[in-house]
Amino acid sequence: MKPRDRLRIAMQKSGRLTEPALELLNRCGLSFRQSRDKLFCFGEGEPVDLLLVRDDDIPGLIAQGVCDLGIVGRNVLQEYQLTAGLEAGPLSEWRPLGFGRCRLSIAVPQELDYREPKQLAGSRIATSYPGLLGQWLREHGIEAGVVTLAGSVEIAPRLGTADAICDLVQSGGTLVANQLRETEILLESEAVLAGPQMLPTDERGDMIELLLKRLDGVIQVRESRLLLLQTSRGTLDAITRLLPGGPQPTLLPVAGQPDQFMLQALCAGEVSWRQLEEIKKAGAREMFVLPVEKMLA
Ligand code: PRT
Ligand code: ZN
Repeated sequence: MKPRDRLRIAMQKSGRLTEPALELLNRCGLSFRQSRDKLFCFGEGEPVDLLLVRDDDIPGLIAQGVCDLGIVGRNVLQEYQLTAGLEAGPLSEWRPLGFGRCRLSIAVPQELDYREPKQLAGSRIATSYPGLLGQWLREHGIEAGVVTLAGSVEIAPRLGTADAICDLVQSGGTLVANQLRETEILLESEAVLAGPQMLPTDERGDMIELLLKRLDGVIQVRESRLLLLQTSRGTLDAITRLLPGGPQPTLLPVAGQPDQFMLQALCAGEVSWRQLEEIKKAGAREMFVLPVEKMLA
């Protein structure tokens, strides 16, 4: 394989993960020129290019070294690792990315009186995830038939080709529409940054490290809020106790009012109305909750 001096990231060409993945990369300071065939996007600024492909191809492209990193569902990554042959290099989940959340679950017809996994023994289960399902069945000591389907798994029980299914669930709407009931969760999934287990030792490795640092900043910031409020010396302790988790707050004196402070606190998550109301009751005034734009620790 010819060495490359530019980093190549694989992501889904068109699907659920496309838009949030692009937005995340943009937030990390990466922008791309849209090419005409839309398969390859040249990166402007940083030496990072994009390859737009079907999500199922992403782990293989990384394992073969065609791409250095990929943004893909944990479900696809783990299925690949369980089913790809020995020639596939081991892959790592470098970061969970917080979007594309769903779960891989077993669902049975609503009318079935399901109580425990053992009841699945001897049944036929339709799935697009034979690797993950097979692993779960082995772990539970269940012998069942695995019917591998590329899509439309949810209609298999009605067609009589399977007794149960194992598929991705998000809202649960698809299951309800097909008179199915979720009974076991095999995997909690979300989009992840996937890569080889070892960083490349050339400039691409440095670029990956830089990207990971920016990514951590972006992910942390996405969940962070800056809380600003005014307080007097007497109520300071009570207010500090109510602050949602995060580092110690900063206090700034208010000009001309020796007893008054402006308090500034970085909160590690959403600050709810209820929390604000409690903090106000404890004596805070002039409260603001601000989103954080960028952060570099
Ligand atoms: O063309 P390509 O192969 O790239 O696309 P694809 O059709 O295989 O993938 P896509 O875009 O459907 O999903 C990409 C990834 O998004 C998946 O691998 C998951 O990691 C993640 N994801 C998150 C989901 C869902 N939520 C989801 N709800 N993938 C699929 N679904 C389907 C599910 O299969 C079922 O049919 O949506 C239905 C269930 O949704 P609810 O809301 O009715 O429960
Ligand atoms: Zn796919």
